[in-house]
Amino acid sequence: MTNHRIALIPGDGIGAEVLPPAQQVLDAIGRRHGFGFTYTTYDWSCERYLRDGAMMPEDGLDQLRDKEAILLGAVGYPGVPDHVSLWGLLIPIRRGFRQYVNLRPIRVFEGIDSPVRGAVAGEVDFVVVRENVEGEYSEIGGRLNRGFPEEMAVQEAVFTRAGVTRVLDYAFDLSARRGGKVTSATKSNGIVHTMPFWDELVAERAAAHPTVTWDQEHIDALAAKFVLDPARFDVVVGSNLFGDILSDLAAAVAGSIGIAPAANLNPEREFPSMFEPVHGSAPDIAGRGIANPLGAVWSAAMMLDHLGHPEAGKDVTDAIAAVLAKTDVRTPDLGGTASTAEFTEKLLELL
Ligand code: GGG
Repeated sequence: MTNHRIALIPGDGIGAEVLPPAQQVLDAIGRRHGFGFTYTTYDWSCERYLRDGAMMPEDGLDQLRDKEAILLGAVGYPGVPDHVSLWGLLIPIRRGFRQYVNLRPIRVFEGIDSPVRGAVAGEVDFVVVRENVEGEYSEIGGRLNRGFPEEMAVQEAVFTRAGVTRVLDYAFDLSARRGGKVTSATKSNGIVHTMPFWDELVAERAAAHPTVTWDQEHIDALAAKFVLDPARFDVVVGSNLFGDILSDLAAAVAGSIGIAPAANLNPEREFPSMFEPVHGSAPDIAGRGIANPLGAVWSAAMMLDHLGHPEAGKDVTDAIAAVLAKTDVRTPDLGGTASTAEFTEKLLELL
């Protein structure tokens, strides 16, 4: 029997509450489809940072290198600046393992009450492709004259031809498979160097994918259209920052950020890819046992696809659809009163 080697990094806050449900679902679906998992759990987190001065050990990436995939919960906790936790754990893994595509599917499930009028089940089903290793997430820059009136901060964004081209090609290829359209997020009217470059590369890659239709929208107008007409989108591609903001917005439009999954992909499979719910560590509800496990479970379904088990992945997303459509068991973020454990139990019954 195949036993997939999986790294589990629960991280902070509700990360530790949503990974066990994902693991329960993986074990159940593995039993049904005839494969299993060998998990190695890492305590890399803000708690570790406060104890040892680092989110993960210096040889952290080496410890993960022989794993087939990484399942991560959440990072960030009060007492540790957010940029310290992000740059101490998530970003080194994304960069060190060339996970340059961050895939974030958005779907309105039947049984979900979206706060948005046009967000109807069966009609809203699209994917945000976020560039994941460069762009505005850059450590290039600095602070000068700290504490003086002339104090200043400078932050550079980095867009390389190779980096933008590869993520655009991924988005165009994905759209070709879906038979849809690519929408590129830009802001080339205000950002005069990097965004016109991005637009030029989009036009170039579009010419290389003549069967795929495409358009581009300024990020401000695009954000409005996500809310006013979310059914119009198929594949939306954006830079690191734009993709992050758009996918959180889209997840809220689809009913709750608690449901949204993400796959940090190394498409060439030279290194492990990482799967994580879009939501953060949610310190406001951590420890209360009420976190929505669906974002982590859906991320695990994306991991199953990546490991070569698309039927098993579909069984999991079908169970998510069923628990929302056929039952009224829901965690508080979806308007219910169920605990994480009760929601998971119902999901497992329907798997
Ligand atoms: N579930 C992963 C997590 O904790 N995300 C929090 C976060 O702030 N992520 C920023 C990013 O994805 O760049």
